[in-house]
Amino acid sequence: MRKNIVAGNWKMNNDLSETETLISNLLKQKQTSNAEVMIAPTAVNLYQAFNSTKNSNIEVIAQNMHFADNGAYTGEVSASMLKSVGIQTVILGHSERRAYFNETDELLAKKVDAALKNNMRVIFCFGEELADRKAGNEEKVVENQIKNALFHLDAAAFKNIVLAYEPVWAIGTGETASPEQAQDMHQFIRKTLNNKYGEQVSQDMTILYGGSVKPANAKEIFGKQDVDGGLIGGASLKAEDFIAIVNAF
Ligand code: G2H
Repeated sequence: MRKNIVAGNWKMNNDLSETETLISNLLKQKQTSNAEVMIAPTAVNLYQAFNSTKNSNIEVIAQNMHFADNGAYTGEVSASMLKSVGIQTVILGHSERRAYFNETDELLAKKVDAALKNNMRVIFCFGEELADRKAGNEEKVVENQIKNALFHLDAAAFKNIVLAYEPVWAIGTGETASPEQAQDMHQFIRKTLNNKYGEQVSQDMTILYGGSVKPANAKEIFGKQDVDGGLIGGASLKAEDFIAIVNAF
């Protein structure tokens, strides 16, 4: 049985005191669903966030990491550094990393390997741009992103991977893929996994949808058979909205 996960990607928002305030507001909310809840504050606040959520069911996760263990990579953070402050899960391949920081499939394959080598769990993001969808190429683009970064792994590695489909045209734009568009792509992703790794890996894989999920549309999106949760940006910055999305299961 696969898990339901709702993860808040705070992106480059919230300084230390705002982080503490948002966490304390989250801890006051009542969770009525059994979805796993994660929040991804900015790197500098991970340690504080980890400590503030220690006695709760909220997992604090990282938004990014470098592939090397350590060395001359000014400004970067490694898997072992994340682990040393309690972080077990990292988001990799977010479209903003791909677009603004030139992260390629090849680089992401190295990051995925580094995370898995350090026994971390990966939320691997991918998704097509508007031009790809207009040209009818969305499945090809998504298939290539998954293949290029993940298909060198063995089946066992997929126990520590969560997939997050985020159509770039729906990120932070207020545009959401329709529940049917999300379902169609998630079904295609599961089929792609099935073709390479078989039924078990594909049926056990948690596949999240991301892109302008909010309290008003979460229930319908999460209601689709192959959608196992969400990666939430803007709406994760308000405790009530985020927990309303968590409770949409
Ligand atoms: C997609 C998503 C979170 P938003 O980037 O990863 O952000 O919900 O603001 O579209």
